[in-house]
Amino acid sequence: MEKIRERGAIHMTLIDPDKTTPDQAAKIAREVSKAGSAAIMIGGSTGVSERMTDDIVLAIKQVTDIPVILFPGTPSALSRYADAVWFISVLNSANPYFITGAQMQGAPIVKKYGLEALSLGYIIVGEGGTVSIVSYTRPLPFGKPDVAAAYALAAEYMGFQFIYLEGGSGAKPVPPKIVRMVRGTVSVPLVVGGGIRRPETARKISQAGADIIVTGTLVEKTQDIQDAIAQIVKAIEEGARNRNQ
Ligand code: 1GP
Repeated sequence: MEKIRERGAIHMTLIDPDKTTPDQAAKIAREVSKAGSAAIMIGGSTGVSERMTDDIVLAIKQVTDIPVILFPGTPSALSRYADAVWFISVLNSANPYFITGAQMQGAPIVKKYGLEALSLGYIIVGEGGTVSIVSYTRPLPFGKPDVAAAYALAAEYMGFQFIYLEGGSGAKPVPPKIVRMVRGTVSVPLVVGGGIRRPETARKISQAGADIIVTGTLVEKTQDIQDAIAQIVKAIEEGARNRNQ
């Protein structure tokens, strides 16, 4: 939170244990922390076990002290070695398992492992990607920013600490118009992710009011990870500075 105040908006790097080995994760973590990414998130929709998550977190912890926040797709992808966990409720899922069921199963584990729980109202929009299929979610169309804003306001009233607008990994990024409308409706920090590759896209989303911008696939597809993330971080900070123009 302090970093958001200092920099206007921050970047987080998502690593999917299904697609990344511990060695690769360590290399990514080293480079993104040098590039100014504020935290590393670990998780994915399919193919992730606790053991895989542990191995990735431990590999990262050996090379950097950047905070590691779990982004679990299931209660069995929690690691005792992480710093915190996004305690996610998929608000627009049609299946109560993804709204309160998995959370009920995971809560005792979070407590046992001593993880800081960051409650997160998660709203899937646009194409939605794999996460929308897995979580039985009918994503909100990009043309309905008012519905996204209503979900976000409900999340704030229900006491969620953070709101996440998810476009889906590898899908079309969330349009700034939706970000702006949600930002104008709620006061809790807003996280936006899914399909963000270009600095220009990140800048517009930040300028529209996102506090935290997440990229995942970008580091899997880039040779020079540090340079790619440094450009995204710079664009995010520029976007935040130009918010009122
Ligand atoms: C996190 O799903 C995103 O919100 C990650 O998306 O892999 O497209 O960056 P990308």
